[in-house]
Amino acid sequence: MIYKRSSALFAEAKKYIPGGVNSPVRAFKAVGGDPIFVKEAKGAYLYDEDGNKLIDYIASWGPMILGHAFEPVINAIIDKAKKGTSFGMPTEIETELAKLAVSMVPNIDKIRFVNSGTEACMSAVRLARGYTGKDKIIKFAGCYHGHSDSFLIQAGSGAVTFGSPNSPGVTQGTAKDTLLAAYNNLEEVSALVHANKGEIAAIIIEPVAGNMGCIVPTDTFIKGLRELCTAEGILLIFDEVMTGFRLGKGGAQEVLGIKADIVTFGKVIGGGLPVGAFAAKTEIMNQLAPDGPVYQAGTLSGNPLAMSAGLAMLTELNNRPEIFDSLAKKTEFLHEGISKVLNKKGVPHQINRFGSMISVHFTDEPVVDFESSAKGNNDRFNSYFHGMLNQGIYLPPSAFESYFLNDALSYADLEKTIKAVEKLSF
Ligand code: HOZ
Repeated sequence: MIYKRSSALFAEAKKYIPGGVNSPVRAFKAVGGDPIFVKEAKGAYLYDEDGNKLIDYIASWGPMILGHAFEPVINAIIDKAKKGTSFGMPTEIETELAKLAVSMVPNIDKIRFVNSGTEACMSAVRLARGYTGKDKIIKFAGCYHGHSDSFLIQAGSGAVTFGSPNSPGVTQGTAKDTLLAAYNNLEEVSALVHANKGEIAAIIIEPVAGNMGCIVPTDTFIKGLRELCTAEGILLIFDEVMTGFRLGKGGAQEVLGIKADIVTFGKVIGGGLPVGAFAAKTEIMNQLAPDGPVYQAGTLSGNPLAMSAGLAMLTELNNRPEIFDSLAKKTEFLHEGISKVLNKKGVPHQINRFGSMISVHFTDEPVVDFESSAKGNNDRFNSYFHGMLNQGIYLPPSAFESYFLNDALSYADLEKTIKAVEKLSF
């Protein structure tokens, strides 16, 4: 495939935008080469600036669960846009989306809308600190909760892709309040909790991790976390920016059968427009301004266009919950197909999957945490990525990301993808 125009656009972008992108993973630094510039997208396909058609496995990193340019969402945005795009005043549609989200997700009474997953997680931690009166938090190495200061400590996603999981600019003062544990390692968390007794406000976790590839929590680990938090008066925050409204109507809380104290959202909840949210029981949410002392605000929070996209998206998912099963089946089909081919070729690999999230790691060892994920063979990953791209398959351009399947993908697309793996030489 030819990517001449994409490369020219990238060169021009680099003159005016740092690294030519507005979010680092997009720059292809991990895999080499120039990023693809998208012209448009429909259903399961991306159409780039060089006229190539690509099967999309990132779905805008999650939001486009029903495929690109999904008609009910697009129509809702158009209708709303004609009536004004921002007021900085309350609108009825905010309550409509809040009501629907609260009805779909277990264990939450109230929800506050913000503009991104980063904002949602940042605000959730402030709320947890305000509610408990404690300062410290525990996060897991390789989990990514957006780019606010408290989380750029051993962060996953782009932070680790570019070798700076601890970003310059985060002060020692902030870093000292973020304690780190290994994913799936309950003993480590327990030791941290006991060494910092009475000082920990919250444990924040991606209940199914997607920012060090896809990593599934063991039952013992996730249940143990819940029990530990309850016993020690620590709030358990589920960062469901990736998993919310993707693993099921009620997200990871529902499918894992674990109740979190605060849940954060992003991606699917905005239907492709910038929306984040955090939610909890009334007692916790009432600590937020204007009812309580914990401050949080935003000019574009609850923006009518974003709310209309989110409402159309959640309405569809609420009315057609069979989508979640169908996506999981497609993901399983892809898993089995790729695995069979790689086994036949004798390529050491691990495939992790949960619902419609999946990732391929080129290593012999089970991938259960950041350390095991980082052991993957990068050169092999890069040639796999480019080999697939050359055959019109767009995968996440880093081993530290998950694929997100969308409902518009057909079995023919999945078969084409598996055949593309067959054609690769390793
Ligand atoms: N941090 C996002 C994936 N985990 C990437 C966001 C983007 O580049 O759009």
